[in-house]
Amino acid sequence: MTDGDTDLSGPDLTGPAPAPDGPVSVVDYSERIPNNVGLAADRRLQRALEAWQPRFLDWWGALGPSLPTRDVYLRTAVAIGRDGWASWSRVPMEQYRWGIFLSERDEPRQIAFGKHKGEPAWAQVPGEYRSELRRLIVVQGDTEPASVEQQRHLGATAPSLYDLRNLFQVNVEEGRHLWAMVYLLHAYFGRDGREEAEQLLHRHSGHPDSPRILGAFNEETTDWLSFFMFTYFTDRDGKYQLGTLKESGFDPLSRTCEFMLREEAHHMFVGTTGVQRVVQRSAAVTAEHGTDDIWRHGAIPLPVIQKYLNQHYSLSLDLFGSETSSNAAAYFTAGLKGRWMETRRHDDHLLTDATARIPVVDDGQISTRTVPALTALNLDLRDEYVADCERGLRKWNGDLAKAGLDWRLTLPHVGFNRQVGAFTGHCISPAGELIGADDWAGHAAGWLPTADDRAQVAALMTPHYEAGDFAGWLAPPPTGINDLPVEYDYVRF
Ligand code: BYC
Repeated sequence: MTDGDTDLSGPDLTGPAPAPDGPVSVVDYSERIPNNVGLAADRRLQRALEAWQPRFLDWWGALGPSLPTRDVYLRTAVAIGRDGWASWSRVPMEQYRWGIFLSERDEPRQIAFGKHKGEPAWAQVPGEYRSELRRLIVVQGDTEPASVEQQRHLGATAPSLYDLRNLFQVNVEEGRHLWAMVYLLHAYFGRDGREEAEQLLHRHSGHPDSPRILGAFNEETTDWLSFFMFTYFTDRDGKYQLGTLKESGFDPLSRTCEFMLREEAHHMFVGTTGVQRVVQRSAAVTAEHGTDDIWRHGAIPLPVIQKYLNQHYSLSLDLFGSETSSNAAAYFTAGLKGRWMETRRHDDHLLTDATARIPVVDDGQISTRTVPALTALNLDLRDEYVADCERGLRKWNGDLAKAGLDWRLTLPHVGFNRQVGAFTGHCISPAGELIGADDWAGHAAGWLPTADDRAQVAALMTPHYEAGDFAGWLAPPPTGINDLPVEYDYVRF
């Protein structure tokens, strides 16, 4: 399992997740679609995926990274197992080998929760849960290409070749995660699945008629501060959602998500260290000049970093759905989607009699109400996520303290700026006070990025394409990628 703390410890790019026990299975790269799922033995499935592949490449060409490059130093998944799973080389991005990988397991797995608890995990989709499973896979699959679309133009303003390479690494792996979901749709859902796979390329982030399914994936990622916040907060939702799907009774989904989580650790690393490097530079410049107003010194004021944080955190909280959800209860009871670290929890894994407290806004006050725990599972996951988010903040705040500043970054109240769930339609300050609409309007510019903040951040976003050169608004990283020097030319034009 990917651990939330691993991304704080350094660039562990080999993927810190403990591999499942079992033999290392090497991927056959002579095939058009590298895989460890025995694709060659299933001609129909292979043909269906080979037909989808050119459409994926067309989509990548049209809506993937817009900056032309010659090659990029990339990690490619090549095997499963404890002794390494990735190879590293310079690759022309359009020739990246997007493959299909499932974690391997020695032991047959048992379903760990819900009404099928103790039964063998399913190798096929149970007919009664077909549409729910398809829905979960489609929602997950939809986010992957969406993020690539959102980040499409960031290459034009990369603060260094090191960062540019990290952006492209994240992008190709989100592309691979799309492949992972498309494989499940094609292999297990017949014609419906193939149609859904087409739709995953048809919907586009922010498209007025055919947007991506979840709200946060229709926002633009306009600058690198947004990118770092997105990889910190929104990719972290990905980590937690994948962690619950990894518990699924549908074994191919579980094994797929387990493998995806290894790649996800690098995305967390990009977010954690990206924000950290911005904070370090802003802290140093603030301390040096004794003022928050550091735009003219080429750095981003700490209050503006806080506003970006407020926005990305609140948008990402929306991705957990409502605090009470009959969908979540049904997914759990059916054994389709578990809880974070399900097998480590000390309860009956059925939750039929359990209760939970959820927040409610009632009579002009924020209070709590008791509901069946089964219906509060979105909140259960969100609470785990919030605790994980706090860990990164402690790290960043440590850097502020080291710089001798009293300023601290904070997570706003969970009700702040919400569009989904119990707080929707209420004005709640970052400190958690329920306020009136006028009060909100008077303060919003201090809480969320304004057009002027965005313009000032955008003005700092100039490309730095010389090896070892870094933009002045963030600190260079302490180490390079995969033991290479920080000054390595990670991307060639
Ligand atoms: N925007 O019962 P509710 C990642 C819909 S990120 C728009 O509260 P439920 C990644 C909801 O679909 C992880 N609509 O929701 C990160 C439902 O509609 P239907 C992605 C929303 O079902 C970075 C209705 O409102 N994976 O991997 O309990 C880069 C009622 O809502 C939103 C997953 O999310 C929203 N924010 O929970 C790349 C895992 N929220 O079904 C990748 C799979 C809710 O009634 N998805 N709605 O038409 C799920 O488990 C659930 O669908 C959700 C929603 C947790 C998203």
